[in-house]
Amino acid sequence: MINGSNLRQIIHIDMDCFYAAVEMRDNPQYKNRPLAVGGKSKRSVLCTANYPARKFGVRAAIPSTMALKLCPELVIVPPNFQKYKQASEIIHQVFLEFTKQIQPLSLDEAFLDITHFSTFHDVSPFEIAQMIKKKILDRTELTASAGIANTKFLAKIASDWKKPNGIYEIKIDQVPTFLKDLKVKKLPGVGPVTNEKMKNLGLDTCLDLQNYGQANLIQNFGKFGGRLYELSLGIDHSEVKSSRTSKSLSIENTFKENLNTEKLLLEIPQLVDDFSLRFLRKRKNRLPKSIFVRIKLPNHDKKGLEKSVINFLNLSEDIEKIVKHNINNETNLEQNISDLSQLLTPYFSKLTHEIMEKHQSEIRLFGLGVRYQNPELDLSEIKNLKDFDQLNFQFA
Ligand code: DCP
Ligand code: MG
Repeated sequence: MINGSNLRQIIHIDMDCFYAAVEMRDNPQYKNRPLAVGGKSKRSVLCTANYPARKFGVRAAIPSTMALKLCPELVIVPPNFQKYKQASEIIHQVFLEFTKQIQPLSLDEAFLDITHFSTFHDVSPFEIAQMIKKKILDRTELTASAGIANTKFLAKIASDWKKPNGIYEIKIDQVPTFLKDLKVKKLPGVGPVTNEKMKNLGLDTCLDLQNYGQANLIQNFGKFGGRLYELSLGIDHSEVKSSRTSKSLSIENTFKENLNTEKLLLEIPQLVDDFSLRFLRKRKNRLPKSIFVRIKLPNHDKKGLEKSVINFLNLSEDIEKIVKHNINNETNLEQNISDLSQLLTPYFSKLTHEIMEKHQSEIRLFGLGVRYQNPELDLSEIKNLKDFDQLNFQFA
């Protein structure tokens, strides 16, 4: 296998039980007892749980009531996003000491392309991962786990292998052996539905995918089948994209059951809140051009492939308000999330209504997000909103 990605060195860093770790750091009385972060009301779900709580089956996204049944002594504390954001910024500063090519995936997780640092300073990727972890620990008192590989998807899988507080490296000559037994459900894009379909075809590991062959995979999974074949061989050309180069920011959610319009619309405010948080903390120097919603309809054609539908709306007058939220970002994040969410929810709901009316189907996956303007535009260069007006943006 010879391709450009053979030369890359990528580290994926993921903090250990991040929100819970911050709470344990700041409240040492929680340290050795089962702890979760989330709401306590009947309808709340958990954001995460520490490792002692995980032994009871307590984990992110389960209802708090269920968690207390699994582990009656569980302590549940409410989230404190300001603190998590602060820790996240310190971590990001550490990353910048090694590379500019950083692609954050969330507050606690990022890809780093450390190829240049490694070559220039003649240090191994493993040593770099050790240095990063040490700096993070020294400055935040929090532990991280690292995965190292020549591709993003393998680095991400690897960071999970030695959790918590571990490093796992997949060297280039170990890739074929690693893939042989790797479960298909670990591959990016393989969710429960695709996994089920694969099981029915007898496909359990990457080796099974390799043997099944590219043509069969494309026949059964369309274009995605081609990508699956490449991934099963360890081929992934995607680069570590820093926020200045990516064109959009979005979140998506695959629902356990297919949802009709009514149920979907009930989910939207929470999803817009989640999106607003990501938007405000990640890309404060980028201007959105349009917003979109994306849905996946289940079992669209004879082969059982899903159809993906996207609906766009160009932002015009309200973009100024979004910029204000962006600039105010530092002062009160929670208030900004709520304001931005209120501003955006009607747009996202309208787009969703339109799309659901047209397609008259239940949906399996729902995503929403923004597309950005010219990647080089930087909000920090805009002194006030009058300057902003004078910039001649093209809102079609
Ligand atoms: N999070 C959330 N809701 C989820 C998943 C995660 O609010 N359904 C938040 C809380 C987590 C943080 O994001 O602390 C990071 O998510 P991770 O998936 O990395 O989980 P953790 O860091 O908590 O645990 P791990 O040690 O497995 O990485
Ligand atoms: Mg984590």
